[in-house]
Amino acid sequence: MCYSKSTMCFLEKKHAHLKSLLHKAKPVHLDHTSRILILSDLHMGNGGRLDEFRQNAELLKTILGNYYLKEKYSLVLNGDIEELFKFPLKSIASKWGDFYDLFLKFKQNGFFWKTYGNHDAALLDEKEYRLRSSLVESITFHYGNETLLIFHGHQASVLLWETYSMLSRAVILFLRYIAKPIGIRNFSVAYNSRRRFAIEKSIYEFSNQSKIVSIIGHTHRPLFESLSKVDYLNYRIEDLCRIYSSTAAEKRPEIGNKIMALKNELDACYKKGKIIGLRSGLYNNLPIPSVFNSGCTIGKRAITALEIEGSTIRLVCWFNGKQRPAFIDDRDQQPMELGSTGFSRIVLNEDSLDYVFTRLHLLT
Ligand SMILES: [Mn+2]
Repeated sequence: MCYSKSTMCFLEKKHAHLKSLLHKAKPVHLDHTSRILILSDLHMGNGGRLDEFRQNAELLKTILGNYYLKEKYSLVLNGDIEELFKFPLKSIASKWGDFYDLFLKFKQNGFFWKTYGNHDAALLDEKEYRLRSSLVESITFHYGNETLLIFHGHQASVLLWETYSMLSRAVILFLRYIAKPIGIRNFSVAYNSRRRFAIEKSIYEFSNQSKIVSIIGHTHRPLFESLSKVDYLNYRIEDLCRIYSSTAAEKRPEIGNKIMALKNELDACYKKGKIIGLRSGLYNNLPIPSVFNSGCTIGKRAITALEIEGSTIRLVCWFNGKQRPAFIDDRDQQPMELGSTGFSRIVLNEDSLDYVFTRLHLLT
């Protein structure tokens, strides 16, 4: 694992940092009435051309105001909410101030917490920041005797410039004033699949060792029970092939069609290659469901999010229009339209937390 003395030292430090997130976390106790929405990576800007949040702002405002607030959800924003690498906080707050009001309303439903990521860690220096009292580095959800740790995820990066403690004011100013004008865009998704994989793997190992579930953002790649979309499709296809062979002849065509549809979806993932990240298999053999990732809020016409409702955890996708989202599902999940807003929600995956923790304890 360790290539040199200095690397080893850094890996040890990184592991210690992840452990410290567990100890200094803001504790929240879950019960059967809990409803929590977890979103990450909004990357809010100034509303201009380089603002990646702009395209889904209306979608987010609608689902927060017309759905989650009314349905009594509490809210966690899990890092990289403001894009401070590109924009000064003042310009973000003046453009998107209404969202700050909306976020704060979630306190009525229980709580509103906001962790910081690498792109908004500089908020710690902002005395006048309106959401300051909600800002923490990590949160723990206590589910019976079990623990879920919520943090942005950049803390697991092996690259120094990605970890907040190393980001000097000078680097931020470089990114904002030099890199932006020369056209470096999309910092927010500047991850190749190798780096993403390294971050996920390190959080996976830490979670398994600590026997906890981690909920992260940062890489913009949704994970459910440690599985990426490619992993999930592979497993579902294997499952269905098994079911096919033990199914009565007249029901086989239906399963055959599902297998074909999933296979086409998998082929499409491979064609997109690097964008999705082909590296899969965080585990050696049996996947341990210890890492979840909410994905991001600035996807193309779509927002992915995690919901916890009582003992259920879900990965959902909200999208604009009647078209199916990129993520297909073969278990007959139907999109639900939110009133006549034109926005719909589909459940991409869901499971019980009891199952998740049972599997975690049996397999680690
Ligand atoms: Mn990040």
